[in-house]
Amino acid sequence: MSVVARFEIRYTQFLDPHGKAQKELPEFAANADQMARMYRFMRLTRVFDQRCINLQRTGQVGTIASSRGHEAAQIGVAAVMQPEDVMAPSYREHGAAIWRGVRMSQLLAVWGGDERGHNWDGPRHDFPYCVPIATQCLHAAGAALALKMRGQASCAVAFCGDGATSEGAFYEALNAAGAMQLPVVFLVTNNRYAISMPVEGQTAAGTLAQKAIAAGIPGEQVDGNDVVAVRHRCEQALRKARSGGGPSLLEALSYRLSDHTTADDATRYRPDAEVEAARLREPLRRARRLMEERFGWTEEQEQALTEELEAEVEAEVEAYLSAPKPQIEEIFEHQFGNMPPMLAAQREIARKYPAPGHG
Ligand SMILES: Cc1ncc(C[n+]2csc(CCOP(=O)(O)OP(=O)(O)O)c2C)c(N)n1
Repeated sequence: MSVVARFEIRYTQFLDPHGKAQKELPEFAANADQMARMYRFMRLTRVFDQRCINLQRTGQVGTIASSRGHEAAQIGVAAVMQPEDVMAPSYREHGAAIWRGVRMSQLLAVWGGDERGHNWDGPRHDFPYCVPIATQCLHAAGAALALKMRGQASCAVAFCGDGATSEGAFYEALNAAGAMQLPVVFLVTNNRYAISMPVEGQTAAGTLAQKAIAAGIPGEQVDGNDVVAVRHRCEQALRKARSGGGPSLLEALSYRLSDHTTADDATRYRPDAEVEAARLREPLRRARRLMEERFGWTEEQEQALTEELEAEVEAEVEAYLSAPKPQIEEIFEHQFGNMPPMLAAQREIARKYPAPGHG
């Protein structure tokens, strides 16, 4: 027998779990403004996230999928996306969405069951949050095909989780992207669990990155808690996609520092010691250490930032809570160009029986 194919999966990390640089950092990491902006959005994502959970616990939003622990994997990518690029998120990309201009009050509306939230202030071509696992990968591949056909030098970015890589839609999207050399980047955040199912229970593959190889796409791993590594490798992948170099897949190794959603209790399936160990590797500590070491970030600046972000989040919460409730007939809208008579009749019935507090 002879060997007809070989592959290797590379891994990139710049900051160790304590935030110490392991090797020379890429050029952007020397730019104080850029790093401060990224750090600010990572912190904002965390503050918003905690406030969302409090709102859920007090019955003011429905269910919330937390992004705690995913901040570097989201901001590292968002920071190198251009407005013309297309984002296809899952349901956990609050940080990336906020970076792209979505208002926190709009995200709260989405989680509060008000679809008007998806009519958001981010780029109009971005996709809404996607709950059916992995289908957003197909949407991203489709958008990338459109970009390619139009000759636009932009790319699509699909965000998905480790669980999504066990879905048919994921493999179909990768296959199409490879076969047509589409300008799309798949960012797989491996947070170790698909609800209660650990990665080892879903796949015998040693890495998720290698799933790309079968589709003829380069796949690699990055430390998903290291915002410098995520940004650096994503920058290369996005540039390549925009300039006709084809698709890429990045597996960002991270950990979900929260329950799957507010409807979950992760203590039932995750050992405390594992969660504690993950806390020591989390992304914000590292980014803060980098800010302290490279740019003299002080405790006073940290305090001031916290106060500023809390006020910003509070204003958005207020905007969400004081927004007029949707009218009952709005659930019938935006489904058909011409509403079928049966639906129109149902709308009439609904108008007669408005839900309490809904007009
Ligand atoms: C097609 C489909 N199957 C099942 C579900 C139920 N479900 C919701 S979240 C989830 C796990 C997803 O895990 P992963 O892709 O790792 O993303 P994470 O939530 O960890 O970010 C499942 C199975 C769904 N939403 N869609």
